[in-house]
Amino acid sequence: MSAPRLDVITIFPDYLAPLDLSLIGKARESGLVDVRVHDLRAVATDRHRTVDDSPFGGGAGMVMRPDVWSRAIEATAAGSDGSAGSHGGAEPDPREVVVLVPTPSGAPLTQATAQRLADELAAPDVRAVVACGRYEGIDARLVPALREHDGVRRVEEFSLGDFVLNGGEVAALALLEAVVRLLPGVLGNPDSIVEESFSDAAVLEYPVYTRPADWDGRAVPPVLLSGDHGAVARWRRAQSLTRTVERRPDLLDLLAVADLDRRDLDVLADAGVVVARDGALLGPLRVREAGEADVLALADLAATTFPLACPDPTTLADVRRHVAAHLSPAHWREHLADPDHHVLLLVDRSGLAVGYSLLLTGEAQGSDLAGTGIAVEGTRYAELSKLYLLARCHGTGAAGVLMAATLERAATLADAVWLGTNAGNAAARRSYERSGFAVVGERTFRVGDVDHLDVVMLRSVAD
Ligand code: JB8
Repeated sequence: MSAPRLDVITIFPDYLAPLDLSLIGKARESGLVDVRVHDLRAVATDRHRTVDDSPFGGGAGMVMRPDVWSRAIEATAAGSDGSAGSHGGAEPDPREVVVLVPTPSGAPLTQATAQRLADELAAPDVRAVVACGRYEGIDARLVPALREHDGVRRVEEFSLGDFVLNGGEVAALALLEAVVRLLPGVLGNPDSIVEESFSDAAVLEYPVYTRPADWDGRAVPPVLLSGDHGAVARWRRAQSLTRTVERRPDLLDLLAVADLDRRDLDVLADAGVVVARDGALLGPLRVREAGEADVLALADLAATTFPLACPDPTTLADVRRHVAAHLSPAHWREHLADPDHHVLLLVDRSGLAVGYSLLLTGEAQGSDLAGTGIAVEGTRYAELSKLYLLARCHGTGAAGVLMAATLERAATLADAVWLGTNAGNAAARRSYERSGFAVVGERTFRVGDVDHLDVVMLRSVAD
C-alpha cells in the first residue's frame, strides 16, 4: 500500500529543504509519508521559464500565470514530471487530489483542518498537492478551474493568520508539519497528541517546568513537586482554563458546557466566566468605572433591568413613570458628575454592558438605614442603590462578579454598605445574603403611584 502523499509545487524548491529534517525527515525516510517537492519552472515553456506576467487592470507587481500552474498541477497529479521526491519515481498515481493553496485571503488553518487532512491522507484514495504562490499571487481563474478538473476532489485556500508572507512556502511547511505529525505511526507517543491544545476541548496548554526546581530564585509551583498526582492534574486543568480565559477568550465559544465539571465551572467563575441560561459561556466579565461615554448604555440597561426587579402588580405605566423620573440619560449624566455617586459597569467580552451598580456615599445616600435605628455614630455608610443585570445573566453567578467589585470599591469609601430590596423578592434577598448582607429593618419604596415594602440589609466592608 502506498504511503500518504503530499506534493509541493514552488519556484523555490530549496525553501522546503527543512522537510528533510527532524520528524518529517524521519517519517519520509521510514516510508510513513511520501513528500515530494517540484519546481514550478519545470513546466514553463519559454526560454526564460517565465511563470508570471503583469496584472490586468494595472498595479504593482506580477501575477502568476494560470496556464503554467494548471500544467504543473496536472503533471504532478499524473506523476509525469519526473521530479525527485524521497522515493523518486514518475509512476502514475490513481489517487484523487486535494489541492491546497496558501493565500492571505484563505480560511485560517486550524487543528481541525489539519486533523481532517491527516485522516483523509491516511486513506488510500486521496493525496494532497500544495501550490505555493509568490509575487501578488496566482491568477484568480486557477482555483475555480481546478474545482472543475477531473481527479480534483477539493481545493482549499488557507492562511496561517492575519499577516502576510512573501509567498506560500512557509505556509506549506507549517501545513505539512501540522498534518504529517498526525499521520499514523509518525509520532511515537499518541498520548501527547490527545493532551494538546486544540485537539478536542478548546483549551490552551498548561505551563510546563523542569529542573532546576529553583532557577535564579524562581521556584517551580510547589504542587508539581508534591507527588500528589490528583492535585497536579487539578492544578494543570485550572491553569489551562484560566490561561484560555485570559489569552484566548474567543476559544470559550468552542467549549461545550457538557465537557465541564463542577470544579472547571468554579475555576471559570473565578476568572469571570459564567454559564448563561442558554448554556453559552459568558465572559470573561469585567468591571469598570462608568464614564460620560456610557450614559446611553446606562440608561438603556437601567430601563431594561428595572422592570425585572419590580414586584408583580407593578403596571407598565408605573414602570415607565419611574424610568422617566429616575433613569433617563440626564439622570445618569448627573450620577456621573456627582462625586458621591459611584457607577460601575459589568461588561462582557465584547465590551457590552450587561449590568451596573450604583453606590451612594455621604449626603447622597437615603435616610432609610437611619430609619431602622441601626446606624452607628462614627461609622461611614454607603448605600448600594442599584445592582442590576440583564435577564440572561440572572442565576449565572455574574451578579457575584459585579457585587465583589462593588464591595471592593465600597471598602475604599465606607465602613459598611446597606441596601433596600423588595420584601417579596426572595431570590434577590438570598443573593444578597450570600454576599454577606443581613436584614436589619424595613422601609417603603415608591414605584409610580404604588408603595412597596422593602427590607433593609447591611454588611460591613471594613477589614
Ligand atoms: C504571494 O501570507 B501568506 C501568503 C502570501 C503570499 C502568497 C501565498 C501565501 C503568495 N504572497 O499566507
